[in-house]
Amino acid sequence: MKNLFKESEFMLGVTKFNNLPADEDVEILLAGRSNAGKSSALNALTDNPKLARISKTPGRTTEINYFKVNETLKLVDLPGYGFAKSSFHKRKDWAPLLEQYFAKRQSLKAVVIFMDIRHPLKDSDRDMIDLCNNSDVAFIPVLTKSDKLSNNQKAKAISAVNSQLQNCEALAVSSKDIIGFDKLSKAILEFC
Ligand SMILES: Nc1nc2c(ncn2[C@@H]2O[C@H](COP(=O)(O)OP(=O)(O)O)[C@@H](O)[C@H]2O)c(=O)[nH]1
Ligand SMILES: [Mg+2]
Repeated sequence: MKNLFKESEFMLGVTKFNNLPADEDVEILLAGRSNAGKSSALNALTDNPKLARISKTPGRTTEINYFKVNETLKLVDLPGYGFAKSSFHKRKDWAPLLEQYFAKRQSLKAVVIFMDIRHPLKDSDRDMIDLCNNSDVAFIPVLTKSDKLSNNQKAKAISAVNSQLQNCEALAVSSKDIIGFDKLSKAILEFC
């Protein structure tokens, strides 16, 4: 199967939602706590081991990175929200901006929420899910590092997350073993 994400390229980085690219076509946000495995997953999804690193050229003070997948689809990499001890809602500077973005951004169709399969649905993840629900934006829960669990534990972890969420199904991926990315691509492309 052709990887429709393979030509993805870094487009631009912005600070605090200044100088945003045009609000057109489809945007999918990538979110997750720091260390959830988001960058690794972006690289695996695009089959480009350097992509996430390219967006992190030292000296750039960007907070939000835009990647162009094709003429009509962008992936938007949000900073990890696990740094603060409390949830990102308590980070005064950031939460209102994010809420505004969710409220106004027409092209924002869905948020992929990356969570370590061993530690899913932490407060900050739930805050993100609430934000999605309150703004009528879809979300895709993605459980990362599935190679860390046995198949049995993995199935249990997926159903535990599904039982706590309404109307959506979590996907499990491993960036180490490159597993689950066909399903993730498909889930993202359904919003295009
Ligand atoms: N075993 C395993 N480790 C992973 C996987 N994905 C990420 N990691 C590790 O988890 C750590 C954080 O990954 P990274 O992609 O930088 O997370 P980010 O902070 O969410 O962007 C790194 O040490 C990765 O090597 C995975 O699928 N399997
Ligand atoms: Mg990262």
